[in-house]
Amino acid sequence: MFTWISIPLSAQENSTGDKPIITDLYTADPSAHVFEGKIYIYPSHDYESGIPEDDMGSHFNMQDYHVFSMNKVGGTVKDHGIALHVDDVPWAAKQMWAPDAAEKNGTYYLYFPAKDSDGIFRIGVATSSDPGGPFKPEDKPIEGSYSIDPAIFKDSDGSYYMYFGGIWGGQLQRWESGSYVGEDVYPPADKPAINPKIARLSGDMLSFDETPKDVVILDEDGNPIVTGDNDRRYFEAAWVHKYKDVYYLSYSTGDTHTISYATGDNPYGPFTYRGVVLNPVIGWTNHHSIVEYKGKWYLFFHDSSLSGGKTHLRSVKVKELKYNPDGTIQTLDAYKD
Ligand code: FUB
Repeated sequence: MFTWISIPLSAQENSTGDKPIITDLYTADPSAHVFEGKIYIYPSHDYESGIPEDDMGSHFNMQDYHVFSMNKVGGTVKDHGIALHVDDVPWAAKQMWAPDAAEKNGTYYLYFPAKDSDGIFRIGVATSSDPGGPFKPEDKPIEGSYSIDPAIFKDSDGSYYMYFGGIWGGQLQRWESGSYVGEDVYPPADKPAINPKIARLSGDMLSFDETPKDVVILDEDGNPIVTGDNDRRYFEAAWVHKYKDVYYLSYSTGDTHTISYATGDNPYGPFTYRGVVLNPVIGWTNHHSIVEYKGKWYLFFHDSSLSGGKTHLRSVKVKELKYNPDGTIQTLDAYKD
C-alpha cells in the first residue's frame, strides 16, 4: 500500500520560499530546461479523475500536458496552454505521466510516457517549432521504448541520451527478461536492484540509436545497490546533469521517498551513490529536475501541500541547489531553509 509521509501540513506555512509556482492547475514531475534564454517547465498535469488509489498508480490518470515558462526564478510563470492531449496521440490510451523535452536545430521534442491500448507503458515523442508547443505527436511510440519517466540529457559533444524507467506502476519490473511479461518480477532482496535504462537518441531525435542498456548504481564499495536497499535503490524519476565534468544521476527512491543521487564519469555509468538531494515531501511521490540558469543551480520538484495532501494532486516548486567544494550536493528540505 502507499504509505503516508507524516510531514505536518502546517510545515508548508513555515516554509521559506517553497510556495507552489503554479496554483491554478495541479502540476507535477517538473522537467526544467533553458530554451531561448528562459526556463521552460514540462510537468505532468494532475487532475481528479475519480480513479481510486492503488499501488500501480491508477489514480495518476492524467490526460494532457501544459508547458510553462519564466524569465526568472520567482518571477511570473506563463502557461502556454495545452501542449498535447492524449486524444491526439494515435497510439496512447491513458495516463500521460512525467514528460521531458529537448531542442535540436530549432525543433523542440516532447517525450512522454502513456499506456497503449494493451495497458503497456510506452514512450512517445511529439515535435514543435515553439518550446511552448503545441506539439504534434508521431503516430507510433518510439520503437523499443517501454516503462515511464523519460529524461533527456544533452552531453557536451552534442549527443542526446534518454534515461527512463520506473518500478511498480511504471512496469520496469516486467521487462527484466528483455520482453514484456504480464506479472511483476523483482530480483531477490540481496541481488542487484532493477536499474534505470539509457539509450542514445538517433540523429532525428525520433528513435533510439541503440538497444537500451542498464545504468548501474554502485555502493561505496563498488558493489551494485541491491533490491532490499530501499533507501538507495532506484525507483523512478531519473535525471542526469553535468557539473564540472562530473555526471550526476539523480532519482526517486520511491517507497523511501527521497531524491537521491550518484555520480559517474560518463553518461552510461556506472554511477556511485553519494547521498540525498531532497528529503521526502508531502505526498507519496518525489520527482524533480536540476537545471543551471544565469549562474545558479535550481531543483524543481513537487509536493501535495496545495491539495491538502492528496498524493495525485501535486504542485511544482523550486529551490536553489548548492554544491560543496568537493562536488557533493547539499541536501534540501522543502520545508526548511
Ligand atoms: O506522475 C506520475 C508518476 O508519479 C510519475 O511518472 C512518477 O515519476 C511519479 O512522480
